[in-house]
Amino acid sequence: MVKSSKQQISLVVVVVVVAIILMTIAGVAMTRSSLGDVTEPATEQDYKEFTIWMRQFEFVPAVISVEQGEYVRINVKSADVTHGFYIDGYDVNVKVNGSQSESFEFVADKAGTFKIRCSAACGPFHPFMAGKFVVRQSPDIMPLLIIFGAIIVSVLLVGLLAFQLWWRNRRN
Ligand SMILES: [Cu+2]
Repeated sequence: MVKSSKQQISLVVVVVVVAIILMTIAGVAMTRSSLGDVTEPATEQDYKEFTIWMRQFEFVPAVISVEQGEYVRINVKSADVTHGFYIDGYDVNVKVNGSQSESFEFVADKAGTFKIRCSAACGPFHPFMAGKFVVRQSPDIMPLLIIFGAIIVSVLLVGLLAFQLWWRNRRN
């Protein structure tokens, strides 16, 4: 009898400890995701850097992929004539004179796939000079953590109740 109540108390303690751990994890995740919204000054190593060659009539490489919120630095170089590096949907339009290079930075704050186009008439196939700027949406793990935590706590509570019922029936 003394042993059974001790076991029940230790089970309650385990459930409470697990709940506290899960709430702490959720709290840390919530703080992190809210910190992510703040635009902090970028340091050198924060930049995701790309070098893109522009030539008649293509971008090399033609696809740039980043995560949403990343600081992006693009070095654009022209291999022949004057080209323009334009990203549809982003405020990016950089003209590069023949055989020159330009460098610029911005924050990839919008998720989606954006068309890269040449914004300087560079020859007969100029309209076909295109690429893609892909910004993957940063996964929001907070709701998943809360749901996962709630499921674990519920399972433990149901288990505890089942155990109590089983224990009472056993004694009768
Ligand atoms: Cu061009």
